[in-house]
Amino acid sequence: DEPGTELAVVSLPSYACQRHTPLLHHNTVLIDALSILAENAELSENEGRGVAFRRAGALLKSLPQEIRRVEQLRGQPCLGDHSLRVIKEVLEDGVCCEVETTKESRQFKAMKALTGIFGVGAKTADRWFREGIHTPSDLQRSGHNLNRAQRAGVQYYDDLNQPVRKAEADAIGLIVEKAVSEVLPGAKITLIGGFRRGKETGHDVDFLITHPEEGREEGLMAKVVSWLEAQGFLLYHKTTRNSYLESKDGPARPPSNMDRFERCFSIFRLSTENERRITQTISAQSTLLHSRTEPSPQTNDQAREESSMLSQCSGSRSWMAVRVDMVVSPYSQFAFALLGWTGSKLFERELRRWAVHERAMTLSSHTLYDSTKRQYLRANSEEEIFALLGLEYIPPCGRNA
Ligand code: DCP
Ligand code: MG
Repeated sequence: DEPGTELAVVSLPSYACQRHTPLLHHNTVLIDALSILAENAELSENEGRGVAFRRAGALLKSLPQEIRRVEQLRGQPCLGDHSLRVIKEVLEDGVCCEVETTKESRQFKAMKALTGIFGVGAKTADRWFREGIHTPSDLQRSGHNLNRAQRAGVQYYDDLNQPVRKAEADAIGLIVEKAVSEVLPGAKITLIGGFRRGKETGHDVDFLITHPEEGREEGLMAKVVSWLEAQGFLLYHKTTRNSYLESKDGPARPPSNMDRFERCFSIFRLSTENERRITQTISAQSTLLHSRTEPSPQTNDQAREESSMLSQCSGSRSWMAVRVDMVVSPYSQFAFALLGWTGSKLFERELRRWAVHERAMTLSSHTLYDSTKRQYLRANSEEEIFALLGLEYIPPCGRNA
């Protein structure tokens, strides 16, 4: 035996919100395997099973060392029989049969491809799969009526399935900041979601917007969206009341607060001028390609469509489509919104589970309700919310569960 491999790891606490989960960890191969099974369960709408695999994966991410033998995990929480079986197989054989079969299955591949279309969830994808639709091209050929989001999803499919890089997130941050300061001086924006947790890439860019004077944020989203649209930054947008939170957290309490929470799902048109220039200097050919593909002055829509089609064959173009989510919160709820939208999804779920089961409290992105005292608890920072929940503060970089 190599020295150290039998060292028992100190048993970790079972809720992900009780421990640090860093972005970079020591058990990538195991977590990749468990993530495939989690993803497959989620795509099959087996939420419970998905969460079980995610919790097991998050536990492994928190471990301070690489696991070489399944015995090292004795006494650790969050590891069910199924997860342990997968871990053991990967450690002993290098791969797990179930994971390999899942990855190669037609259903998993098709469900991934179809839910990769913006606006398409597991239910819709499953219906299409059972009709023989396996890819976005199949979908286009099928002549199905798509809603506005799904049409945009198909149109910008390639771009939206490229990871967004931090530099691009920052570039979009500058645009949103400009929009916000133009329509409401003093309003502030914060980068939330995965990028706030230190991720280098993401599937989208998330922003939280607020204004230090309570009430000034009302109507802000509509103004920001109008400004962005007038400047030609938006390829798609849809503003909604925050129904996700209503469904997750039960009835809104108090409803008046919930009514003021708005979210905008959008697709930005981000200019890639700089990257293009770099590419051009690297290869003379790309300059030729580029001069052929540069859209001539046309209406915006024509130009966008053409550029989008051309991009698929040339790889040379002046812009890219990026998913951007914006949330506006009243200042009094800012700390809750910040905590609720920084993620990860599992970390959020664990916080709420901790609150309910260990503290008889209800946590949402708006408030914290103490069922014992029958009152709402105020907080001005994430640190205060952790303290109210009786938890050690975990900074965003430790919330990558
Ligand atoms: N969120 C959540 N539950 C959801 C949707 C969102 O808790 N069903 C919260 C937590 C997420 C944040 O909103 O971290 C942003 O959602 P994203 O889907 O953008 O997730 P991330 O930003 O964490 O990941 P990615 O890097 O893929 O964008
Ligand atoms: Mg995100």
